[in-house]
This record gives sequence, structure tokens and C-alpha cells, in this order.
Amino acid sequence: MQPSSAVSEKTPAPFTPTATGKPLVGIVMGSTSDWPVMEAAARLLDEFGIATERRALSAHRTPDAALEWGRGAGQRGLKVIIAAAGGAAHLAGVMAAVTPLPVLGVPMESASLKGLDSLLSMVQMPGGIPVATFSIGKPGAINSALFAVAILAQGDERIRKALDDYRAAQSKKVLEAKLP
Ligand code: AIR
Repeated sequence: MQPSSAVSEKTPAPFTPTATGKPLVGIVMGSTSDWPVMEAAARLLDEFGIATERRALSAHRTPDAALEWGRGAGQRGLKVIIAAAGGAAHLAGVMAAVTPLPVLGVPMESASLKGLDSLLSMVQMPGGIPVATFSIGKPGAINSALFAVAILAQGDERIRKALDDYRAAQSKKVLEAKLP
């Protein structure tokens, strides 16, 4: 293994978004401690040229601000919300309660229960208020971003083509991989 790549994988450069235009995806998380995982979603959307609005807001610690952010999301031009939280992870459900936008929930891995608590808190929504819940941690962050891209691709040929290209490149990489 190349030591330099190991270092760069562990300590990526600070995220400086390059996507321009109005944010179409809101990425909200219960704490700044969720950012190292959710950064993967922000970076991926940025790679697709999709601008994001990113906030740390808690359903429990800052309930009024979280509700206000969720209520105004559609008016600010957002089309999809990605909501991440860990433990008693109610943020995605609270977002879904106050906006008709699609809400994609990402359960964060927790110290005591490894994210099973987050997953169950998020996935067990009552009928009528849906949250599309993804896998725990980084795979969920990545897939929530790709799902947001897939939603946006329905009305945007450029994004649809970019998603096709992403998947083709991913398949190519797997097929070309050489095992030791
Ligand atoms: N959290 C914050 N407010 C409500 C919840 N469920 C979650 C965060 C984070 C975890 O609590 O989303 O995953 C721990 O947060 P912290 O700030 O203590 O590191």
C-alpha cells in the first residue's frame, strides 16, 4: 500500500464545494459530529454538479430551528432532503412531518448500539409520513446522494447522463480490477 494514498484517504482536503447554482438538495444532520460521514454525500453531489445546502440541526437540541429549516425547504428551491442522525434519530421523521419533499434518512452509527438504534428510530415511521431510510453510516450517505441524483435525473437530461456515466465507470472499475 502506498503510504501517501493511505494518508490522503484518511485526511481528505477540507470540503470546498464547486457546484454552482441554487442548492437542490438539503443535507441536514443532527450534529456536526455526523459531518465526517455525511461529507461523503456532499462530495458526491458536488461531483454531479448539484449544489447542496448543509446544516447541523437537531430535532432535540434545536427543535424550533430544525422545524423552520424543514418548513422553508421547498420555498428555498430544495427538491430533496437528506437527513442524518444517530441514536434517537428523529430528525428525518421531523423533516418529513413539515415538508412534502422526499426525505432520505441516513442512520448514523452510534457508539453504544452501532447504529441499530438510529436505523430503527428512522425506519419505523407511521403510515402517511414516509422517510426513505438508507443503510447505516457511509454506505447510506453515499446511496442517499445517489438516490437524490436519481430523483433529480427524472427532470434533467444532464443529470441523467451523469448518473449513467457514473454507473458505467463503476462497473468498468469492478470488471477491470485485478486480484492478487
Ligand atoms: N442527535 C443529535 N440530536 C438528536 C440526535 N439524535 C444525534 C446526532 C449524532 C448523535 O446524536 O445526529 O449522531 C451524537 O451527537 P453529539 O453532538 O453528541 O456528537
